[in-house]
Parts: sequence; C-alpha cells; structure tokens
Amino acid sequence: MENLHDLSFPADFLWGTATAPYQIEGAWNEDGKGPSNWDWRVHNTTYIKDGATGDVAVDHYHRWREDVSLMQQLGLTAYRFGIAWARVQPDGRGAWNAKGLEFYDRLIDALVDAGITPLVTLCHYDVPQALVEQGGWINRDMTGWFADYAEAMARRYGDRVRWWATLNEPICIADGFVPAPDDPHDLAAIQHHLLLAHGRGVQAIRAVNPALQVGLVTCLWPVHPMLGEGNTATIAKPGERLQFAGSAGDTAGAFTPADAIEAARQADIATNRAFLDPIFLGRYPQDILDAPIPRPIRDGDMAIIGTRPDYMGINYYSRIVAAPTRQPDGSIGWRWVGPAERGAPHTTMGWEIYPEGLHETIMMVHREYGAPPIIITENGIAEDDHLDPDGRIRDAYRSEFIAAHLAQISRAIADGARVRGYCCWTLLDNFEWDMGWSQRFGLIYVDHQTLARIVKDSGWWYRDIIAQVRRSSGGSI
Ligand code: IFM
Repeated sequence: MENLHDLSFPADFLWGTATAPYQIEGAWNEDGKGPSNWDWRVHNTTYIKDGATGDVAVDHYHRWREDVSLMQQLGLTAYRFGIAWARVQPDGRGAWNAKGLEFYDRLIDALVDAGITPLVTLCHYDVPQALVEQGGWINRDMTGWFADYAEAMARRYGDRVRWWATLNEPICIADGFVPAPDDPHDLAAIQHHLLLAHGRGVQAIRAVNPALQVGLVTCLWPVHPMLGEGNTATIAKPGERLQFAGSAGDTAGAFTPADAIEAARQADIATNRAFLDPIFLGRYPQDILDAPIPRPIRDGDMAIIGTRPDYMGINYYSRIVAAPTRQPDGSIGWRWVGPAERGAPHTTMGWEIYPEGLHETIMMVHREYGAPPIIITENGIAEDDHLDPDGRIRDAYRSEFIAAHLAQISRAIADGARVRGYCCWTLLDNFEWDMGWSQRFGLIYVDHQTLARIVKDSGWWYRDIIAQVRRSSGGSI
C-alpha cells in the first residue's frame, strides 16, 4: 500500500464517487419516463452479456434514500451523477415530465442537506429514443435540442448544483451508437455534433448563470509506443514517450522506432487530442482535418466548440500501449497492445493497472491546455469481489489501486496542477453496459438477486482516508 502520510490535498478538495443514471436507476418505464437509446439497445440487440438489462439496474430510483445515507456513512463530500434525459423530457423535445424532474429535485435536496456537493452530468450515453429516431447525434438539430435541455436543467437545479458536465466520454457515445452507422460520414457527423452540443451546452448553462462551473468529461490515456514483440518488445518510457532508448536506426521486425512513435502519435490524436484540441484550442488536430472523411464543420462551429470550459473532467483508468501496424496502402497505423499480451497487471476489464499514467495525463492537460482546473471524474477498478461468509468483502486490491492513484494526484498538485476533486468509479456495483453484470467496480457490493448493499472493505478504507485528510489542516494526510 502506498504511504499516504506524505500526501497533501487542498482543504476544499472534493472527495466523491461517480455513477451514471442508466447504470443504477432502473425504473426504465416508470412515472412517465420515455424510452432511451439504451432501453432500445438492451431490448432489441444481442450486444449485452448474458442478455442483461438495466430495466431494474440497482433500483436506485427507489432506493436513493438508502444510497444517500450510504454516501453519508462513507463521509463523501461530493457525488457525481447523471440526469437521464428521457426521464425528465420523455421525447427529448417539448413536454417535461414533472415526476422525473421531482426525482432529481429530491435527490439533490438530500445531497445538499447531507453536505454532499452534487456534480451533474447531462448525458452519460443515454438520450431519448425519440431523438434517435430522428437521427440522434447524426442530426445536427440534436445540438440545439441538447442545448435546450441543458438550459432547462440549469434553470431547474442551478440554485443547488454548481458543477455541471455536458457529456461523458464522447468517444464512447460515438462508438456505441446503435445501429452502428453504415456510412462513415455519419460517424464523422456524430463526432462533430457531440462536440458542438458540448459547446452549445456550455453557452446555454452559462447564459442561465455565469457562476455555474461547466466542463466536459472525457476518458484520457497516456499513449506509449511499443516496438517489437514478446520478450524483446520495448515500451518507450513515460516522459520520453516520443523517444526510444535505442538509436534511431534500431529495428524490430519490420518496423523502426519512428514507426512506433508514429503509431503512438496517431493513437494519442484519436483518443485524447480529438477532444482536447477542439474544446481548449478551438481547432481539430490537423490529422482529423486531413482525414478522407471530413467532419461537417460549418462557419462558427469551432468558436462554439472552443468556448473555454470552466474545468476539465478526466476519467482515468489506464494507458494505451500502441504498436505500429502496416495499412493496406503501406502507411503506418496503430493497434492497442493490451496488458494480457504484455504480461502486465490488469483488471477484470482487461485494463492495465498503471497509476503513474494519471500524473502524466494531468500534467499533459495542465501544460498543454492552459492549466484548467481539473476534476478526476472517474477512476476505479473492477475485480472478482467475493462476499465472505462473515459478510465482508475483502478487497484490499481496490484500496491499493485508489491509494496509488491518489498518490499520483497529490504529486500532480505538488507539480502545480489545479486538481479540485476525485470521484471514485463507482459508488455501487452496477450495470456495466455491454458487459452486463459481469464487472464489479463499486465501493459498495450489490447482491444481484436481492439488490442488498454491503460496504466493501475499500469503502470503509476510503471513508477513513477522507476523514484523515479533512481532519488535518491544509489537507495533508
Ligand atoms: O462504467 C463506465 C462508465 O459508465 C464510463 N466510464 C468507464 C466506466 C467503466 O467502464
């Protein structure tokens, strides 16, 4: 376990957990909620492991009081959750659903009463299915519908909610679009419209109240190039990620170090810079502008997209190790070399455990995008948790994972980064999208049959860490 005694966090640091509405709420068709794209996906496709659905999920819609009470027991000072657009506006346009709006009123009031700062995400993948039937994110009008929804939410809840995020992980929203677009122009449109919706959402919320803090949440990965295969593979070290120790003339297989560096550069653009450059610099990376399929950019779009956010929400889970591949036309492409292939430690999601990458990612955003305030909006680990006969879940690996990542955040703060909070993914074991119920990420164990909640050892450990930091003046542990 990381020695946490040397770590230091600001006294007002937000200590939270994060969830997403589809993954926890259930009540998919109750109290006037409209169907969402995820309701459609789970009921009409075979993508989901074991045919699982979020129809009931972990029943947070009915058990929210118990869940807020658990947050209090953990001593959380923040809670990041999402609004299900189809619950508050069943068709995504027009009439609002009073019962849905009141559900979030009650939840927010309970959080505020408990001294827990709410952080709201407007779209964590799910949108009203009625809008998908009009093209969804392929349709440019979606950006206006989203801005109207963002404005209405800020009007309704902005008196109690200061922290807002427009979208969660636009890269995943685009990838998960169902049915997958046949026409690559549609994919380019989805990607552009998501960013435009973000920019219009920021402007709409700011117009309601400029004091509200609005950001985008994306998953970021440091990318490290890899050359060679098996035992002879070399991964360029963090901080030297555009260089290999060997001479530029070294080769491994058919590729040169320059090829590996090019592969990593491409992966970095596709996963990180495709989002960071537009929102902070107001322009797409040149590779995207030069791509054979153009994004449908109209005059004025980039200024809207580049409306500077108040903070950056970073979801950090792992790094990408990218190896070069040869494209049919002979040019270099890239492939993700997973940790199992490299014999590196990884979680049940198949993601490498690589805490140092969080420091690298934070510092990259800090240095290259004008030092924005940062919230770590997700970070966590899925493992095979077991409920022991004595009723405990002994998940020391989860505490170790979180401790190692907190150490990297503290290091980044010491290096000047403006990190304002940490939301562990996730509060409760929940519905992990296409992987159904197979992954347990929670600080709280959920019995899939009874939906009973049991705080894992890591949950109590997190409570103790939060308490220690908050007790000590200046935030040192
Ligand atoms: O469960 C997801 C979450 O919805 C978005 N970020 C990654 C998590 C783990 O896969």
